[in-house]
Amino acid sequence: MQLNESQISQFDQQGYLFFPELLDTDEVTALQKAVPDVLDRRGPEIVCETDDPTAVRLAFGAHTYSDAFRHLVRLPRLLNPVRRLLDNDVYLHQSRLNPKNGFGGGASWDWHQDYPPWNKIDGMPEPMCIMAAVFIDDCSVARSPLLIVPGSQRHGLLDSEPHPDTTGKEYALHHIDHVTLKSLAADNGIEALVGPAGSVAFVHCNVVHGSANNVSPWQRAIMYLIYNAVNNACTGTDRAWYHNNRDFSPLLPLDDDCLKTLAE
Ligand SMILES: O=C(O)CCC(=O)C(=O)O
Repeated sequence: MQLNESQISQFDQQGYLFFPELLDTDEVTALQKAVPDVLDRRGPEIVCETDDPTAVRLAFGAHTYSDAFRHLVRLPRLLNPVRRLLDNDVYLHQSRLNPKNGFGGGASWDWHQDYPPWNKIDGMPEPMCIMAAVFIDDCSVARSPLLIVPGSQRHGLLDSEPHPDTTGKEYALHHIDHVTLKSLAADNGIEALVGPAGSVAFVHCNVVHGSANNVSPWQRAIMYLIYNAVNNACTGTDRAWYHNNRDFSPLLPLDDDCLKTLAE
């Protein structure tokens, strides 16, 4: 898939592009089959919910220990648009699977930009980085979808505070104050990214986003793949490989059916 000029200018304006069902049902099946093993894993790369240490909040680095996610990272339908938007070769800075468990198990995410910890801790020089949000499950309005403030990336790096739950931890989230959020939302509105499993959003790393508790009975997993331009490689070394990948080799596309074959 190649982006056209109008999609590129839409990304520049809105900070994201959304493609419903970019992955087909076989590809979704391959990813869904891979999720339980990822969530059963234990180690520092697996972060659990604060109020339930048995429930995974984020599984970092699955592209290194799961074949399906390893293939996903190099799927041409993801890699080509990202390379075009960044006008560069890319490597994967980070991957994180957010299962967003049902019945309130998947706790909320305060409003934030992703770029601050990558800039301040990992030494990522510029916000030349894109988050591909791959819907592993259907993301309906009922399932606590990802909420974004379109166009907020045009404000650059906003003031933010380390989130109290992650302060002092290796895993860092910086949240945005309510006055700033109110003003951004008044200007730009807030959009919910909803669509069936297999949909993909390409989101600029300075887009303000968050989500509510998932009180529905259903899991709502999204795999976040963080692609960084090779010429924007991080200089910091404080954080572990699963936060700040040090292999800056350009990713090369695999065959377009590389994921489909794993569904069999
Ligand atoms: O998936 C969600 O609900 C939000 C996750 C998020 O904001 C993040 O990982 O930065």
